[in-house]
Amino acid sequence: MHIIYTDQHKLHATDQVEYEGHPFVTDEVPARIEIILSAARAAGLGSVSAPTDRGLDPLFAAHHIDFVTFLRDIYAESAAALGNAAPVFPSTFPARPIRRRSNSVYGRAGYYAFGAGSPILEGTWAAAYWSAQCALTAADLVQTREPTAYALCRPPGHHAAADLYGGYCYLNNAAIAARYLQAVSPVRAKIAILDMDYHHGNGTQEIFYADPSVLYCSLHAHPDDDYPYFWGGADERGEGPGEGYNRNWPLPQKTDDAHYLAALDEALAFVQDFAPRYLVVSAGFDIAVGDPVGGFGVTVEGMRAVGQHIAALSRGVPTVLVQEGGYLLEKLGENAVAFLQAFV
Ligand code: Q9C
Ligand code: ZN
Repeated sequence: MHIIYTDQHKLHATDQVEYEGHPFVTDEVPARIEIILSAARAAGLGSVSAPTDRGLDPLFAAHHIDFVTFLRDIYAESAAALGNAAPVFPSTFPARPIRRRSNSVYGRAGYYAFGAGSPILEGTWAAAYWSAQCALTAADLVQTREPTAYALCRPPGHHAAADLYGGYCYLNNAAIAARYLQAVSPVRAKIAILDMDYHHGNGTQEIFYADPSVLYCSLHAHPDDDYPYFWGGADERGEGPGEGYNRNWPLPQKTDDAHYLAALDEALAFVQDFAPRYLVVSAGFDIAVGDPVGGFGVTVEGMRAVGQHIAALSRGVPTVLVQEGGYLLEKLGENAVAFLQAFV
């Protein structure tokens, strides 16, 4: 299996940011990806290579141009406006329809964010850009010849919508990969996105909500229990021509191996019926028991079975694995390898 990785993610140095004297982000830290990388290497899962640069154009297939421009420029604009460089942490959001958009740095940051947990640091744009390039390079590999490729993306992406960031996500790597696979296909290829992260992938859902060519299936914590709270109900099934092509499995807290796998098999049956040309998996390991941001009880053996069930379906369906969440650093390597082994 090809593993696509770049150390550019370290520029999103969330572990070095303090806010009023406290570490601001303690979960989505650079160590996550380094731990997974070394565990994957030690287990001999495949060759590691760097992404190639496909530029900005593939990003615009999933995101608005003004949003991408904002992400690229806001740190420097903030530094110029304030007279000193500092992370951008918006805390005011247009939670209801608004009458005007603000030109201020914090007005613009708040406009494009749906929550306060995702600071924009000096290196956030570079990291997010290269994270998306990892997904694109993995997509190209499965498009040309490989059955599976694994994009070791950081920052993650599935909470980012066409013009919204949040939940540690800035650019939606899975959505960018899906749109790229369609763009390079002679006929508009049907893509299934299977999202196994503990959190609902609200950004991915919204990007494809009216689109029947991309099936989005997500298993996640029930929105009455956990983040992102305002999306992820079983009744969210798509709209217009996309009606029926969005499927959610909101699951209770402490969901164990057996119950997770039962729901996964239902989702996989939907994917199979859809008969996609490509499969994109939003691979979040925060379903693991003990994850500090999660609330499920999936064991290492459960994680192995999750990989096996997805891999069984994906034989014959070229598959891009896109890294999303997973925060239990002590077990992250073991969980990742257990999942990935089925795809080798
Ligand atoms: N104390 C992903 O797994 N939680 N994002 C905020 C923190 C945000 C998770 C509360 C969770 C976002 C990609
Ligand atoms: Zn998550």
